[in-house]
Amino acid sequence: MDSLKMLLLKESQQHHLSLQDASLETWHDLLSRVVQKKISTNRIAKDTYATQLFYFSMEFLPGRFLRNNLDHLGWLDQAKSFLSTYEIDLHDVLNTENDPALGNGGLGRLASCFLDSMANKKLRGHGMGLLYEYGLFKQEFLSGRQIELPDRWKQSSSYEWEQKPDAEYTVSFWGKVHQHNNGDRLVFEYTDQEQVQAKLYSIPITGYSQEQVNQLYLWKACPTEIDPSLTAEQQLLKRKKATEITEFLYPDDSTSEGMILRLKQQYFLVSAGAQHLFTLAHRHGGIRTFFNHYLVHINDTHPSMIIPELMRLFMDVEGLGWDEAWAIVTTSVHYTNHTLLAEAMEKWPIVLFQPLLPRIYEIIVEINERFCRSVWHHHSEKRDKISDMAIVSYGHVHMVHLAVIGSNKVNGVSTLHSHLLQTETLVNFAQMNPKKFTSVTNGITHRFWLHRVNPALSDLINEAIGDTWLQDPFELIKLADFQTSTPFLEELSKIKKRNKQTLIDTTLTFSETKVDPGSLFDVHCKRLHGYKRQLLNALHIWHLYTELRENPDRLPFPRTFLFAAKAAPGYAFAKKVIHYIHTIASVINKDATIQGKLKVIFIENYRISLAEQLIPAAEVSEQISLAGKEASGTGNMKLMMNGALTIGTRDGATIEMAEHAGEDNMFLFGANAADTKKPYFSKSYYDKDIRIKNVLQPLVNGTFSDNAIYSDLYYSLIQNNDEYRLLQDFSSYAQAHKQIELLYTDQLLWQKKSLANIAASGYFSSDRAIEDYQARVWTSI
Ligand code: 26W
Repeated sequence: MDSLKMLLLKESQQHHLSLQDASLETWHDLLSRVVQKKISTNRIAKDTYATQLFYFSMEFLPGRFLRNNLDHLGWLDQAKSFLSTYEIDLHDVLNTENDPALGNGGLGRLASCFLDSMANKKLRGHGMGLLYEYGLFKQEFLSGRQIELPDRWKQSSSYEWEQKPDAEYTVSFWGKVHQHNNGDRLVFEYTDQEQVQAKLYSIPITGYSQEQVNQLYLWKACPTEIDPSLTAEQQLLKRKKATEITEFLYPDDSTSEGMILRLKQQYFLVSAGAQHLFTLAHRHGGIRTFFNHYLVHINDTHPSMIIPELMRLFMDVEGLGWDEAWAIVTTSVHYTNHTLLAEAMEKWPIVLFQPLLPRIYEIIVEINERFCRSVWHHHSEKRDKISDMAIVSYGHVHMVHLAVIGSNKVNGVSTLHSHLLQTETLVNFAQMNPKKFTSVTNGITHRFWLHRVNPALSDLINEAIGDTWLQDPFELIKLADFQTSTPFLEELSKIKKRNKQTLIDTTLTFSETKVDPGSLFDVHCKRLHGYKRQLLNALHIWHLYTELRENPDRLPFPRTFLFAAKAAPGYAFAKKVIHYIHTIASVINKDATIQGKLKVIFIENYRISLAEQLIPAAEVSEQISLAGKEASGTGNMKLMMNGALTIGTRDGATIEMAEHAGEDNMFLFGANAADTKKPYFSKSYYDKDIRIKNVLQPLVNGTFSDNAIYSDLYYSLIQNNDEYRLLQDFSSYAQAHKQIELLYTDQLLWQKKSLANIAASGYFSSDRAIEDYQARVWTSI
């Protein structure tokens, strides 16, 4: 077998490259090509009838590929030493790779963690998504404000997305549907449609074993063949209309045009994906048998049009009757809900939906009618709820209802979230069909989020308990035996210190603010949203600052608060919070009277490669959402696995983290989900707690600027009664921070609790989550 060195030399000769003066990018190119060739030769012909899963998702966040693949091929050391003979640091080469900007947050990263676990568990599970030209956006700060720039991630990505030339499909929008009888069969014809071409690209997803190489399949929208009758201008328009479908993730949907583009994206993904599945079906024994061997999973409602699209293909193209088609679809499709927020429950105005997707709309209306009829006949107790459960009602198409009605299993992503789904949001469906509903608590791949991002900790664990935890994360529990070993705890502390220093030397070098590596690193990294309450954290920091101004000795050691978050471009409140945090940071960071006891830094452009640096350096993890709002959280798990102690509410999976690690190894505070149902009047908290008054007054009294730039934040908390109940939890949050400060002075005890968290984190591996999906949802795989 050729060594990596031989392969690199061969490849460089073929491309006439001189390694002596190769740039970092050229090295990346070369290594990527060799790795990709190796992976493709490793692919083993598989029994094509073995069950396969297709995980449909608008988002994937795989992170950089080269490092992962070198690791999986066992080539990391060889690569390091070969490159060092040319005085090249492998790290620098790996850092030239852009993060694939194909996702936004937890939903997308979860999809990628699941792909990793499926490959490692030798399951045939593939991702199905869109190859966005720009992805979300690149975040920059200008005078403390978020600026959104196009993320041209593909331009400097030398990782090759392999085009599958035999997989191209046409996806059609608008037009008219004509149906006529042809003997015993209805035949559908369409006129005046707008058509785009879907081209398939893929990238291999490997596991350590190399026995199972799965694929991340991504579709790109292109114009159909050139029509010579069109003018140059019409050609251009046709091209634009096609390519814009896969230009950006979540384009602004505040206008009708924006909503149409979102709908086009969603239908484009599922239509291309479903057509491809039918091609595979025909290749492997026909559609009836094939569907016994594969599963479709929809990641939130965005791909839920796969349900009517599969019905269309079965009936209109393959000639099956409704009942047979419906039976196949509702056996094969499963749906995960990822949020209870009303704003994220997708519904589309019929006036937009029907003309854009006329046949899909017809099928949805038929699904809806049959559903409503069956409720009327078989669930008379729910007759008065029919219009609340309908797919088509109140002038809209309700995608959550479509997903629930058309799926075999429906799950939430933490125990609390699944409970709230079944008892509140989807209560009528759950009462009618309790067996359809289940719960699978999210997980993260520990191979990436521990072994890869925190190699020193991974080595320490290997020395202590061996390396079997890489394939069996529950083994991490053996670390609990070391809670009384002072040398082990000291080693743990040293690793954290080194990770903090690395963060300072790499990521924080951009900042004018000097950060003390001995300070306590408190990290709040996640999408910026009202319910995640970054503002609560910021208000508390301001409170701490006012205390320190009175008495710098109030803190025996310095604290550093780190934020990283993107705000949705149209979300004015979230953007204002970013600005506020920058403003308090600039006041606090340069105030000499507090003797450097407090620093606040907002790190730009949160993304996977930044999370890789930030999370191993964190000592405190902020998980402070209003209870009942965070479906699960996965950042909470990543930070726990890296030894950070959680300050958190009893929300999402944080509740389960506390069950596993023990409540006394965390700092839980605030109202629980049931409390948040009780009446609330924010002004009463303002009136009775002087600390609250003192932190809110500066928002409106000119402390930061003469014009009232933060009055909207103030009004949201007082006049608008504080939707996310920050003021209700302020006091207990401040109390929890005091406990953190107390504990941090006892370093050995702190490390002991940190270790307890790491040891208990095995449950939160996506390997366990995938096993739960196998047992509760994908029972045939
Ligand atoms: C713009 C439409 C839209 C609406 C919702 C786009 C994306 C969403 C997602 C559902 C948001 C999301 O990422 N949800 C997160 O999913 C994670 C994985 O299950 C959970 O851990 C988080 O709690 C949840 O917020």
